[in-house]
This record gives sequence, C-alpha cells and structure tokens, in this order.
Amino acid sequence: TKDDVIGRKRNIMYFHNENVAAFHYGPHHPMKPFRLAVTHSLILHYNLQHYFTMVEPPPATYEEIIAFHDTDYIEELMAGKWRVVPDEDAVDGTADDVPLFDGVYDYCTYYTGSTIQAAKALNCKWADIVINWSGGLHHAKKAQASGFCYVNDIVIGILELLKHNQRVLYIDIDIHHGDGVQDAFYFTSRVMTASFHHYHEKFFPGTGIVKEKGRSDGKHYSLNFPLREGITDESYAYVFKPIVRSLVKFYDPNVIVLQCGADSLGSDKLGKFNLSFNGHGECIRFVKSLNRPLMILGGGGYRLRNVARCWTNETAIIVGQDDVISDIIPEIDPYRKCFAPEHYKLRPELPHRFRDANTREFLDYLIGVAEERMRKIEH
Ligand code: V1S
Ligand code: CA
Ligand code: ZN
Repeated sequence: TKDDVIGRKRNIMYFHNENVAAFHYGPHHPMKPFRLAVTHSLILHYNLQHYFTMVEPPPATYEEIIAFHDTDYIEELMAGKWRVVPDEDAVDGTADDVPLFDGVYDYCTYYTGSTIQAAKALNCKWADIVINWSGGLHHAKKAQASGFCYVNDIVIGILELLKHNQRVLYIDIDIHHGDGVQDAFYFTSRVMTASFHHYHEKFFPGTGIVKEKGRSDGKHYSLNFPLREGITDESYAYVFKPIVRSLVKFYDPNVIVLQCGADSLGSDKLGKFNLSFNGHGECIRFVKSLNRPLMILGGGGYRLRNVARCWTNETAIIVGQDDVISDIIPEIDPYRKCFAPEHYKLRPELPHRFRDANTREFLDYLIGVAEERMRKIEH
C-alpha cells in the first residue's frame, strides 16, 4: 500500500485478553466492555491478524497497579466497597459513573495488564507499534475512580515507558478531557500531554481549558484543545495535523501514546462531535506517518457497533490494509447482526446531529496557542 512505500515496514503487536469483555457495569450504564469482544471478532474476521503478532498478556499485578495508585484506594477497589467519606456529596453524585460491579478489580487488571505488556514490547524494541483497544481509561486518579475509569492504565503504561524513554508524547482524541493523565504528569517535562476534547462547563469532566498548561518543571508541557460541539472531519484535521506535527518536531518524543476514544465519532450516545470513521481514522494515520514508536489505546465509545467499526478500521490503517478490505462486514462474523442498521457497512456515513460551532477564527486561535507554546519549550 501507499504507506508501505513511504515508510519502512513496521513491526506491530496486538494485545488482547478476552476476559476483559465479560464484565458488566450495570444495565443502564453506557460503558459496555462487550464492545471489546465485538471489535476483536471483527478484526479477526477481516483477517487482520496476519499482519501483527497477537499476544494474550497476563493481568496486571497489585505491585504494577500501585506504581501509580494509592494502596488504600486499590484496597477499596479490591474489596468492592468505596470508603464512606463523611460530608462529601461528590461521592454520591459520581457513584453511578463508577459502580463497583462484580469483579471490577479483575476487570482493571486485564485492561491494565495489556497496556503494561504493550509498553514493555516498545521498551524492548520487539515492536514499533503496539495496540490495546481495551486500554485508554484516562480519567482515573491516583486515589479516586472517575468517569467509568478505576485504574489509569495509561499512566501506568507511560511510567513503564519512562524506564527506557526520556520523553513521551501523549495525544488524546477521546471527546472527553484526558484529565487523569494530565494530572499525573502535570509537574514533569518528560511527558507532554495533548488532549483534544469537547469543552463546556456542563460537559464531563468540566476541565481542559487552554490555561491548564502544566506547572513547575511541567510548565508548558500540558496542552488542551477545548473544541466546541459539532466539529467535522475538515475542522478537526485543520487543528490536529499542524499541532501534532509541530509537537513532534519541537518536543521530539522518543515514543507516542495515542488514546483513540471512539466517542468523538458522530452519533455517539454521549458525544457531540460529527467525526466520520474516515476523519477519526485520519488522526491515527497521521500519527503513524510521523514514524515514532507508537502505542495505540482505546477509550470511550458508546454506540457499540460504531466502536467496533472504528477500531477495526483503525487496526486496518495501522497494518496498511484499510484500502484493501471490503466495506461489507464479513458474513461469518457471529456478531454480524449488530451491524444490520447500516446495511452491514464497515464505514457507513454517520448523521450530523450538531452544527459545527467551531469557527475558522476559533480554530486558528487554538493553533496559535500551540505554536506559541512550542516556542517556549526547550529544544
Ligand atoms: N455524559 C455523560 C454521562 N452519562 C453517564 C451515565 C449515564 C447512565 C449511567 F447509568 C451511568 C452513567 N455518566 C456520564 C458522565 C461521565 C462520562 C465519562 C466518559 C468516559 C470516557 O469516555 O472519557 C473514558 C472511558 N458523568 C457525568 O456527566 C457526571 C454526572 C455528572 C451525571 C451522570 N450521573 C450518572 C453521575 C454524575
Ligand atoms: Ca480528549
Ligand atoms: Zn470519552
């Protein structure tokens, strides 16, 4: 394919522990780990496994998890009971977001174990690109679960990468702000975080304004791109490409971690953007084209069949098969009936539910902020 002509052939490893898909957050909860089984099945039925090495990694150990998290917090999670904090109304309000369902700690060990092994594969140079669609749970804090996330596999994975890499660039295209990852590395220049997200005071988690830019040694190493609702492929690429290109040029990372939350697609149940499969996938293609060691993670995504489509297409992009595979879902996939509403298409057009409120002036302002920031970082 075109990519193979431009870049050299890159060694790809795919990490999947099938146990992760069997957990349930509860009947009314939007996060459905089952989407990971549907995604994995679709990837296999497109025969993409011929182009990467598939690994079933072990679950993360307690020691690995407490590399970032507080032991008291992890013990609560293992016991399946949140500590009652008197006078804290925050606990009640957020408990529905992070329910303590059966096996919640085991669930965390599966998705985190895959991210850790993926990081080790990059560290040892066994792979140039590693993929873990079950990872990317960017909201978890050191001592608190938040926004469907309990253990922050991204932070733990980046800590592993920092053992062998001087600088890590983290890019987050989930529609929500990557607050847990930003907070964890807010005071260091060894990790640069860049989150593209919808920002509105009433939109979860309500952080990620331009002024959050890092502190002390980390000053200028946190970047936020708070986008307005309805962003289209064209507008998104217009900000994403120049910003990411100059981040890589000026920060010169040894490795890139890309969180690919699929809730930035149009018609997501929680999202408010208008990205198509092509527009979302273009971000992955672009980051891949920068030819740095790369870790691909999942994240949000609440219309199950579109999550499977999105990450299957992006797996195909990574292995250079996206322009070869059929746009009709393979007939032998046992989950094929999930894709019926859009005539079994892999990349159907998604309805535009929101007008694009991102003006050219606003997008130029965001690009300007990033350019100014790049001039301030040491290189
Ligand atoms: N938006 C949204 C939303 N919907 C829910 C929800 C709905 C039904 C349930 F049974 C349980 C939860 N929670 C939210 C958001 C959290 C979004 C997390 C996104 C995660 C990610 O994609 O970035 C990464 C995996 N929570 C809120 O808006 C907080 C509340 C303020 C409102 C909803 N209630 C349930 C809790 C408090
Ligand atoms: Ca984001
Ligand atoms: Zn999200």
